[in-house]
Amino acid sequence: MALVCFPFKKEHIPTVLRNVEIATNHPNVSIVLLAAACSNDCFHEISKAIAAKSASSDPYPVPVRVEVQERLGVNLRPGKGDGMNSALRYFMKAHTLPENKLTAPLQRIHFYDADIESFDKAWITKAEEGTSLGYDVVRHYFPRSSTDAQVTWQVTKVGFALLWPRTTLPWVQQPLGGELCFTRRVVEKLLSDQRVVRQSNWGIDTLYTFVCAQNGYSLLEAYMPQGKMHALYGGLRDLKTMLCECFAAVQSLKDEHVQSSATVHRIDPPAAVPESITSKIGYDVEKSLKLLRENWSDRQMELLTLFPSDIQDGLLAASEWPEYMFMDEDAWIRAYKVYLDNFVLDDEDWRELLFKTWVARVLNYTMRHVLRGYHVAQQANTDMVMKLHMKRSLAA
Ligand code: GDX
Repeated sequence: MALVCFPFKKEHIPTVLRNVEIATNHPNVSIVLLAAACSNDCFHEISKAIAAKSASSDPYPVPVRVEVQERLGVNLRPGKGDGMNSALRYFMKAHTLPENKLTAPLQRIHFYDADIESFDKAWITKAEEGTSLGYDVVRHYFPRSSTDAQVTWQVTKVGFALLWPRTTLPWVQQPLGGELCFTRRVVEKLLSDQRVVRQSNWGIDTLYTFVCAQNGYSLLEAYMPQGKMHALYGGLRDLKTMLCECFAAVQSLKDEHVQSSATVHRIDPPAAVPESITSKIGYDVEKSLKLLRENWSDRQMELLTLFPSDIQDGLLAASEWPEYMFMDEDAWIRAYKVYLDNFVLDDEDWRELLFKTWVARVLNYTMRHVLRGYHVAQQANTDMVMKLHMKRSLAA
């Protein structure tokens, strides 16, 4: 008895409908929920198509609901967090709604980004198998281009290794992944936690990962060899909001304690990565070089004085000429600590400064590691996090 949720904002409609069709035909799925950001054109088009199919001579085998997300957060931007948390609330009460004709409470909720072109029934099956084995949470992970996932690596994994080195958190493969499955007891706990309910923006993935680890829920990471083919970013600037919100989510948790007990955490072994992924470049390097010089203000220059002098000098130089070799792993971790102490999410100067520091870091990583090949780059990411985890674990 599972619910599959696709959160969506503005997506390619045939892809969304194709994914709905796949989910409704899975034998373990009792209901599909499309959690819309707002009642925009995409919402209306999708609602119309679902209603037409449901009323046709060949309807979906299970109910499909399209619901606009509730406003659950208070202070943070309404975003994917409100969408996913609204879906958790719907999941808890779905069996009480007569139109759903469900005979018992649902036991599992799955989330999949609505724009996944490589979605098929195996995504659902693997998560269902994991929960049948007794795991509380199943997260999907998959190979990604070496220039993709730079919020995950530089922000979330570094933050987890820095702040909670002796826990399972630094070992989670894709802590920001939007493809995952929770059992009912996990959903109850998440909804009872105000830190989760308030996290209405991109920080929701961080909160889900963190709260599950803090509560010691067992975790299976299921490997999807085909990867996640989905709509791609333009330049790094498209990621600024996600970067700032994911960083602020880690920052909001920095004083929290996580038991270093042995949480059950199994990671499916990965397979050979297809060439389509190893050869892909995830962002426009030339466009990104220009970002380092953009949107400087006097106040950002003042804020720079909070940073160690080599970082100050590097960023000052970068405001005139695209310099980034100063932002190696060690400099990034030192800068990260300054941001942890000082960053303010709704202050545009702090956001822009964090963004430019991260752009310098991503360029440094690209030029020093990605140029040497896919596997060298992946190893460099892993080494950065594991060295930090080891250093902090020994110091703890
Ligand atoms: N309901 C709702 N409300 N859905 C949203 C909203 C919102 O405000 N914003 C985006 N979505 C949907 C969107 O339509 C898509 O289906 C999904 O959420 C993901 O959004 P997308 O813009 O495709 O995110 P992106 O850049 O692919 O990032 C995703 O993958 C990241 C990752 O795996 O690293 C997203 O799930 C991130 O949360 C995740 O960290």
